[in-house]
This record gives sequence, C-alpha cells and structure tokens, in this order.
Amino acid sequence: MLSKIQGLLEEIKGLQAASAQELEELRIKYLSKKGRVNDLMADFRNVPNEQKREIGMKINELKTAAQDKLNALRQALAVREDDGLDALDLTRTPYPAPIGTRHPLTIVRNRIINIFSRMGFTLADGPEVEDDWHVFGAMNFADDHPARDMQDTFFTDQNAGILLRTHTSSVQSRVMEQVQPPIRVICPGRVYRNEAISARAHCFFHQVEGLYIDENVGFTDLKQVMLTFAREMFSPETEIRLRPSYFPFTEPSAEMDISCQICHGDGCSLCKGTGWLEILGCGMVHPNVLKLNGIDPEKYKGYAFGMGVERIANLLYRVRDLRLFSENDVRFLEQFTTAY
Ligand code: 2NL
Repeated sequence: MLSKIQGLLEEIKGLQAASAQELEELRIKYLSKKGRVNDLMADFRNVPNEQKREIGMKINELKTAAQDKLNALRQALAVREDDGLDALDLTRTPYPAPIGTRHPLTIVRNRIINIFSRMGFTLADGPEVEDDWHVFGAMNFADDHPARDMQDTFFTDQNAGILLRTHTSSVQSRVMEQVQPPIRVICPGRVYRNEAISARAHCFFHQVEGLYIDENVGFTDLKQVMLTFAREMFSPETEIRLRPSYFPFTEPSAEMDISCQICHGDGCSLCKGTGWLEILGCGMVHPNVLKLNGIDPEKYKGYAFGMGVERIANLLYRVRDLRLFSENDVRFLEQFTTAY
C-alpha cells in the first residue's frame, strides 16, 4: 500500500498539461470521485488497524500534493494565455527595426555632392594635417596674412609649417598640381580654426569647396551653376544675390545670398528683416593661384566656391547651437530620418 501511494506521488509530480482541456482530464483521472486517489480509499478499508493512522496521513499528503500540482499547472496555463506566448514567433523581425540614422551633416554633405555630381563634378579629398604651402602659399595668402597666425590656425609644428587645414582649398591645390584642365572637382571635408567654442563658433567645421577650370570660363558660368545649386538644395523658386567681397584666392570675389526660405523676401526674424540669407563665398580663381599651381592663366580661367555644411544644415533644420553637431546626443541625432 505504501509503495502504491509513493508511486502515485511520483507520477503526479511529473504531470504536464498543454491546455485547459488536458488539465481537466488530469483532474478527473486523479482527483474526481472515481479518480486514482479515491481508489486508494477502497484498499484503505483492508489496512490493519495499527497501520491506519500512518497510511491515512500518507493518503492525505498525496491528495494535497495532487491539488497543489494541478493548481500550479492551471496558473502556468493562465500566464501563457495572458502573454500570448503561445503565439510568440522568435523569427519575426522586431518592428520598427532599430536601425541608426545618418548624421545631419552627412545628409547635407551627400545632397551637396549629389547636386554637383549631376553637373559633372567629381570628388577629391586630401589630408587634414597639411603644410602651409598647400593651405596658404598656393592660395595667394600674403606672408603676413592673419590666418597664418597661431591665433587663428592650429599648428602641429610651427617651425616646419605643419598645421590643421583651415579650408579644403589645399585639396584643390593638390589636384591642380597633378592634372591639367579641364578640372571640375568638389572637395568635402573637415577644417579647423583656433576659435573659442560657443553656440555660434567651433574649432572645427565642415566645408564643401568646388573648382572649375577650363578655357573660356566666365562669371556667368559661376552664376548659373550657383543658381542651379540653390534651387536644387532649397526650392525651385529660390532666388540668389551676389554681393562683392574679398578673398585672396579669387578676383572678383562674391558672397552669395539666397532669398529667405521663410518670408520669401518680405523680411522676417530668420533673415533679420533683409529677405536674404548668406550661404556661400565664390569668385573667379585669381590668376596668381593658377600660376602658383602650375596652370597657365593666359590659357585657362576658372571659378571656385566654398560653403560651410553646418551653415546650410542650420538653414534647413533650424539648429540653434553648433555644438549639437559634434556632441553625438542620440536625442538630437535620431530626429534626422531623411534619406541619403
Ligand atoms: C567661404 C568661401 C571660398 C574658394 C572658397 C577656392 C579654391 C581654389 C581657388 C580659388 Cl583652389 N578659390 N575656393 C573660393 C571662394 C570662396 O570659400 O566662405 N567658405 C565657407
């Protein structure tokens, strides 16, 4: 009798139920009036009196264990149904798939590259640590130009004239050293200036410069390419305005404005009432620059332009603080989900 009870106890401990129906079948099999536990009561009558106490207690323990086990199985089933775990598909792709986003400066730079490559420009790049010839000398900067000063430029070795480039023109100088016109390149890249960091200034930023050299290149070519760029980058209705300016490497030089994207010229807070927003500098390549880089200024002419990627990103996205571009705060970065 004792071994029969023990065997039944082991059996009950190992029970499993995959559904409410299976659970009910187990209850009937073990705990109903005609179930296995009650069957023991028939045998109990034949147990000698001196063993009745011990065996009676064992039967009660068995009954409690069976009830506990069925309760536990019932609870497990309820949890599974609540969580819908029966329907869990571990092969499904989590949605939305947690992919990263492109950096806003990457988005803007890629759009600039795309626009100019459709107008026949190819890409060039070069070192960020440069020599002063490619950054200043070849760009017609006077020996005493303030940009050559420690105050404005980071030097890694001032005696040897090794510095962090302050514009990407050095790349274009290296292109001119290596190939004769026609030349049509754009040079995107990071540049460095020795400035106190604030919301409006940083010690590094990003530029895209362009250079076009060929026979018979004129200011009208520059103007039309700049207009096309502005309309592709901002909107088809955008107007441009060129204001006379000065750079050592171009003559004549100009600063280019686009019509304000908010008020379309009426005057608002974005354009400070002028109706215009400054976006880039440009001009005809100075004959000295052609000569210094081994190109005959009698035969060839060229235009060039340079723009700050942060400046354009600010106009497109209204970023209030330049530092956001280099802090890599995910709460800022994940707001840019545009293609490119
Ligand atoms: C600006 C102005 C400019 C250039 C960059 C250039 C390059 C060569 C020859 C002549 Cl190789 N010019 N680059 C020309 C005019 C303006 O940048 O404000 N950039 C943010």
